[in-house]
Amino acid sequence: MRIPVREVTPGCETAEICGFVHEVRDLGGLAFLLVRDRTGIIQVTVPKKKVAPHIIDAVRDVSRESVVRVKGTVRAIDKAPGGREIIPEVFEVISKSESPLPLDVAEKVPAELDTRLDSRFLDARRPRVAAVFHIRSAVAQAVHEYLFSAGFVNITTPKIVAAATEGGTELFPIAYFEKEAFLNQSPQLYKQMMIGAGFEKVFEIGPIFRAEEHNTTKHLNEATSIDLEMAFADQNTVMEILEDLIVSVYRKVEKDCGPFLEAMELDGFSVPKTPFPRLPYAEAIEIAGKKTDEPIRYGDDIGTAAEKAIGEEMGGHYFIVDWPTAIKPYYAMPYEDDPSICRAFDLMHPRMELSSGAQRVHQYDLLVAQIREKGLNPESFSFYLTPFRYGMPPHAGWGLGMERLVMTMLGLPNIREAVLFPRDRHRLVP
Ligand code: AMO
Repeated sequence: MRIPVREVTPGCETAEICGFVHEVRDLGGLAFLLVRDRTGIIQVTVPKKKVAPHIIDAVRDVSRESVVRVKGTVRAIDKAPGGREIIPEVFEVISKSESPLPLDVAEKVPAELDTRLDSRFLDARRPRVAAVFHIRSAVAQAVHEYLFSAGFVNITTPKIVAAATEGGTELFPIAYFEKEAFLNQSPQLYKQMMIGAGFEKVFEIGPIFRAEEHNTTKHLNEATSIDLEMAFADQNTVMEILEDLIVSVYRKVEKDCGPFLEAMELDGFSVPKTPFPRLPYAEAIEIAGKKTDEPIRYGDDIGTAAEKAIGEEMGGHYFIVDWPTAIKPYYAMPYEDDPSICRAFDLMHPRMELSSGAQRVHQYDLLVAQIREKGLNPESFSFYLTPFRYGMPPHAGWGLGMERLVMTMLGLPNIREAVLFPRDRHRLVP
């Protein structure tokens, strides 16, 4: 029976393993193979005097990255990875790899990100790369665990929709029989409708589609959003949930992903300290104005240079709160005493925005007025607006970018590193 490579210890007598040929070295009287499965690497040592000739021939001929089965005796040896090796009695090539390889899995030859993404199946065989996706899986698990234990209900909302969510632009049109349709930018309208349906606490982890033309290291055209919506809550309640969730995700990764963090050779991994500071928008742009050459005025959005300057000043995760109503979406609730600012927030990592959210407008008339104010037509939102006429609890929520969370947690230079098969301005295959 095959066992994972990690379970072959110096104490085992015999073992059978299967995996990819990581490296082959023929030193005349002795040949070495390194065989890799998803749990680790093991050395297969072939002393030519002691091993059957057909095994020697097979080992000599095997190409790198072929899939092999090896069965033999285990010996303790200091110099080999994991302090053990297998002397084969059975050596079978299950699936031969062609050579040359489009990408060097052993990472002796460096490769550009584009080349890596073109051959992602090979790139992801690299332990350092695979580790990112094992950690991303743990992040998803931690989010589910946290939200389920806090009483949130997992929902799934449509990705093919008839109307824009965030304000008309940046939509991918698709052919939907005789109708015009789009890929959804955000589950925003649907998660709010489920508050109208009385679900009180909902979340979804799903794809969002943004037809953004620009090609940056932090934007994707298909991203994954962790979305939450909660009834009878204001922005402060959901901000607390968000920071608590972030910390519990980091803790889970720290606790469960040690070998993957090691494989990535990270400089440092630390759980962020809470509470995250709450920085009012007005103060944030003041910092940006002092620290950058780019002019920034009250009412401007916070661009990349400003984000960087404020991030340097803050040094860790922080919230920007109390945004001007004019630059946040129509669904953000204005303050009663000063409607020019609203109950919206962004969660920031020093490198970039991770999440945005708000307490929402739950009053039908105000919502219609705010939709009009943004130059949008309330009629195209009637499916969304109708629930607001039949009893809508006050509510708040946020959307958190999964890729940005993983990217900032692991210090990845490019968001594409946090996606198996990224979709960007130029990339539609694989
Ligand atoms: P927003 O548009 O700010 O808010 O998106 C929320 C979070 O999703 C991530 N994100 C992206 N990640 C990668 N590439 C993109 N193109 C991209 N666009 C967004 C970011 C961002 O902070 N409906 C609101 C959320 C809410 O209020 O509940 C919304 O979509 O991490």
